[in-house]
Amino acid sequence: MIGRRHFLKTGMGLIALAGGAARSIAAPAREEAILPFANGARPLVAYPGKRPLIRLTARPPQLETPFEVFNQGVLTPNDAFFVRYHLADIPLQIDPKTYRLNVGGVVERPMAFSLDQLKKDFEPVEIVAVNQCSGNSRGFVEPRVGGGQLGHGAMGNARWRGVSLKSLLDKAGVKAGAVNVAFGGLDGPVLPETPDFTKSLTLDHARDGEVMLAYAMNGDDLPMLNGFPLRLIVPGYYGTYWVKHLSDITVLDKPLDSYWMNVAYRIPDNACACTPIGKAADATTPINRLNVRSFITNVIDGAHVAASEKFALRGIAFDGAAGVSRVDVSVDDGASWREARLGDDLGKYSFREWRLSTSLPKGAHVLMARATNAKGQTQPLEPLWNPSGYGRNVVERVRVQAS
Ligand SMILES: Nc1nc2c(c(=O)[nH]1)N[C@H]1C(S)=C(S)[C@@H](COP(=O)(O)O)O[C@H]1N2
Ligand SMILES: [Mo]
Repeated sequence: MIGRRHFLKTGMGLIALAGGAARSIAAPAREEAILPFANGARPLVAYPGKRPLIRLTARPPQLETPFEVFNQGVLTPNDAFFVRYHLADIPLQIDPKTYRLNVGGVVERPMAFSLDQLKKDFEPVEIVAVNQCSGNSRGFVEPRVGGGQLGHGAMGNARWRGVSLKSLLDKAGVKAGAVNVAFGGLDGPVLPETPDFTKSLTLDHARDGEVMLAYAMNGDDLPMLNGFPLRLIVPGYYGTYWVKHLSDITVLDKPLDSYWMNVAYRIPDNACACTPIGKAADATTPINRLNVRSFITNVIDGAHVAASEKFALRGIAFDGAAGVSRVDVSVDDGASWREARLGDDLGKYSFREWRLSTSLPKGAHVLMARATNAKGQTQPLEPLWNPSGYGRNVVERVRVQAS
C-alpha cells in the first residue's frame, strides 16, 4: 500500500484486556489498531480460525477486518473475514455428525436434515456475494450515533457454496397461506429477557432462487465464528439477514414477531432512508438492500505519495441490486472525474475491482471514488444521516500529500 501510516503499535499492556485463558477463547492482544475517529483505539486479537482482527467487543466477539486486506484481493480470506454477534451465548463447538437443520411450520412435510444430506441430496449452488453489516463505517457518522463504532472493516466478499433455499422449501412442500419464512441459529442470549436472534424474509424472497444456505466459504468449511456449519446467504442484502449456525427454518402464515425485525435493524421509510440530523423517522421499514459503495484501497487517508510520478489508484466497488456498472474517480476534490477501468466480473453481488492510472503534482489532494450501479443508483457526495448510522455510502474522501 502506498504511504500506509504505521498503525500497528506493540503494546503488552493490552494483554490484560483479553482476560485469562479460562475466560477467553481469544489469544492475548499484542498490538492495536487506531481507527481514525474519536476513541478509535482497538486491540488486534486472534480468535480460533482467525488472524489478528480489530476487536470492537469481546463478549460477544465483534471483530473487524483490517482495511489493508481489501487491497490484497477481491475475495476476503476466511481468516480475515469480520465477525458480528449480538448474543453472548455463542457455540464454540458443533458436531457436524449430530447437527440438524429443522424445517417446519406451514409445510406438508416437516423435516430435519443432516449436513451430509444437505451436501448429497441437493445440487450444490455457488455465488460470490458481499456480506456487509448495516452499521459498517458507523464510527465515521457525524454527529455520532449510538451502536458499534466500526471503521470500514465490517464487510467481506466470499464465494459461498451450498443449497438453494427454494429447493429445500420445495422438498418440504410450502402450504397454501404461507407468507413468511423465519430463521434461527444456535447462539442464544445469556439472560432469558433478551430476545433470541431471529430474522425473516417474505416467502417470495425466500423462494427467489438466489437465497441459499452455505456450508462452504471460499472452498473451505465456514469458520466457526462465521456460522459453522451452515448459514443463510441473502445476496444483495445487509448481513443482519445472514443467520449463522442456522438450525431452524419455520414457514409462517403471518409476519414473524421478532425484536430483530420489528424494533432493531429498521431504517427511515423514505426515499433517502435518512432523517434530519437528530430527528427520529416518522415511519420505518426493515433494512434491506446494500447501498452502492466504493473505496480506494491502495492509498489511505493521510498518506504521502511521490509527486508527479505515475501510479495506479486501485479499489473496490459493490452494491446490492444490479451490479456496479461504472466507477468515477476524482483526484481534485470533486472538480473533475475520470472513469476507472473495472476488473473481472465475479457476479453482480461481488466486490468489483477498479483501477485508474494518475499522477499528482506537489501539494495536498483529495481523492474520491464514486460507483454507479446498473440501475443508475450512485453514492451521495455529502453524507445522509439516520439515527442508527445504517447504510453509510457517502463518497469517502482520502486526503494525501504529494511531495
Ligand atoms: N446466529 C446469528 N447470526 C447472525 C448474527 C447473530 O448475531 N447471530 N448477526 C448478523 C449480523 S447483524 C451480521 S452483520 C452478520 C455478520 O456475519 P459474520 O459474523 O459472518 O461476518 O451475521 C448475521 N447473522
Ligand atoms: Mo450487522
